[in-house]
Amino acid sequence: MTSTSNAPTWWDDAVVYQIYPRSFNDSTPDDATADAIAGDGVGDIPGIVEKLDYIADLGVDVVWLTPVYDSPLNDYGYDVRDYRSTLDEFGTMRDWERLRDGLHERDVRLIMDLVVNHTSSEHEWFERSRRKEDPYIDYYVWRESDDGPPNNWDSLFGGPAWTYDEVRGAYYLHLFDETQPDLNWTNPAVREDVYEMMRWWLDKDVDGFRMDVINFISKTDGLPDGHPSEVVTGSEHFINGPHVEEYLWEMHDEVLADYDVLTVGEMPGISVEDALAYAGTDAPLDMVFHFEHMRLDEGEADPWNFSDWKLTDLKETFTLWQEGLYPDGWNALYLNNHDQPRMVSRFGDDEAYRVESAKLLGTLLHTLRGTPFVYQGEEIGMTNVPFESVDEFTDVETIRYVERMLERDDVENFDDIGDAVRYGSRDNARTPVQWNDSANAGFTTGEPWLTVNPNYTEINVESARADTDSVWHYYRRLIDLRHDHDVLVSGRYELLLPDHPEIYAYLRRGEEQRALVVLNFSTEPSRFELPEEVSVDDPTLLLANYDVDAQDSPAGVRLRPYEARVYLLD
Ligand code: ISL
Repeated sequence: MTSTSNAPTWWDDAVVYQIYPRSFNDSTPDDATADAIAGDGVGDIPGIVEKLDYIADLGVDVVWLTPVYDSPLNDYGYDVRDYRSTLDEFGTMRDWERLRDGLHERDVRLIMDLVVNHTSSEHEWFERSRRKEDPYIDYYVWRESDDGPPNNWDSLFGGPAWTYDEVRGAYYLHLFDETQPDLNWTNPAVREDVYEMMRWWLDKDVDGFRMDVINFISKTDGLPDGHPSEVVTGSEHFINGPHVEEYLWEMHDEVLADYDVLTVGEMPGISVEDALAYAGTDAPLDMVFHFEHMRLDEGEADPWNFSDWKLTDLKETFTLWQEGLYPDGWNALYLNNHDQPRMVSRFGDDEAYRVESAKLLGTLLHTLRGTPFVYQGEEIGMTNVPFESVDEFTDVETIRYVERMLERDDVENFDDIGDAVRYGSRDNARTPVQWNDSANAGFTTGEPWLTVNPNYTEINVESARADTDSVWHYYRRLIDLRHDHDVLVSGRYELLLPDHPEIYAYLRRGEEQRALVVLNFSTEPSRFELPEEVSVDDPTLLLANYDVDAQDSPAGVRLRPYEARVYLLD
């Protein structure tokens, strides 16, 4: 039974590892079961199977697999053509079963991506809906209009959210790419089909779902025009729409309640109050991804207009969510994923202090209250990519943005926007995992589908595992720490020194113990003084990313650049 209460669950102290299969590992051609897809330059499911021991060695408890379903790949799998089969170039359903079994044998659970706000325009439902075939006529959001799009809504990937379909002679809604038509959730038959598909996967022993933009599924009745001042026009009518909670409860009652699974909703644009309604004590889901810390360096009017972020804002954001979801909610913690730049390039220092800052960020991720989600490559401190030309980008969101900007009079060529695109593109997260220093970082024996970051000769799994001071070994310790110390799982978060510009410090207060986390987010040394009211009885250093003198008292410390320490205080 999925949890609607605060009762203990199997994922309380779990760490989730996110795999983006296209970029994880391409199987090697001598693997007899995977001939057709091995060495084709695209990561695949047999390639993940080859790395099962790697995943288990890291110590994670759950794998979240981003979409492996049949898809024309306009949005690399977030455009699903068939929910019940795997994409040929990723492997067969039999390969997927080997992956599931291999994970389960190693006590690692598997959660799948559920992409049901929209399908691909090549999905059979859409093909039949555009031909007005029963029962699919109303499976999507169609509107007839003689004078342009039915309302002024924008797509999140830019341009209007409506496209005219010649076959049906009507416009259809797509909040993302035009090849990703939105399903019509007001139609009970759509919802029943989705639930049936979910049961089909759960009956295959899937351990849960990450639900793609699940708070977008309900739109304001009548689809009214949006306020033009919103960053994405219309978003107030399709984010957290009127029936989201009702549909999620229905999904809970009809599907989730029968299985002991983990559900995490991806929910851009939610507040703490929304999160409690969707995933609080008496709520249909278990946890949600919010985006507030991902917005700290984005422009108000144009998200791609990046600026420096401030540590005080980062602290304020995390504190709002840590306090707001205590005790009735639970955070899904992440600093990067397949849609975001690499965390060490964004929130750390990917040059002089790459290792130190990757460890510091990992410390933050694993010592907050919630479930940490580690994105592939994060555990070795992979960085953003020095893309050289516009042709190297493959991500639909990036390409659409570049196209739009190049149409503007004030943008002459790619160089005018190159820095922003290189910093913010989702492709930064999608370059192949760097396994070793051989050709193509050991990712493929063929031609990789996306640039390999040239720093792979230095940053790779093999060298990280050989070096006990590496980010990889530190992550292993962080994961163990959560398993071993309940205070880091359930203790209440309490921010210290809210206004300190360089140091992020907080307590976790458990029933019997307290932990102290001190992080210097700076390339310069900084002095940390524990506020007087915080008592230190018998401190134990649990983990640090520099050598620390055992006699050092956590009460007053000179922290080195990007130094991170975790203490038990009692
Ligand atoms: O990626 C983003 C910012 O760079 C977001 O706008 C993103 O599109 C949003 O978070 C929703 O993401 C999810 O749904 C998209 C898909 O492209 C993303 O990969 C997925 O994580 C549409 O399915």
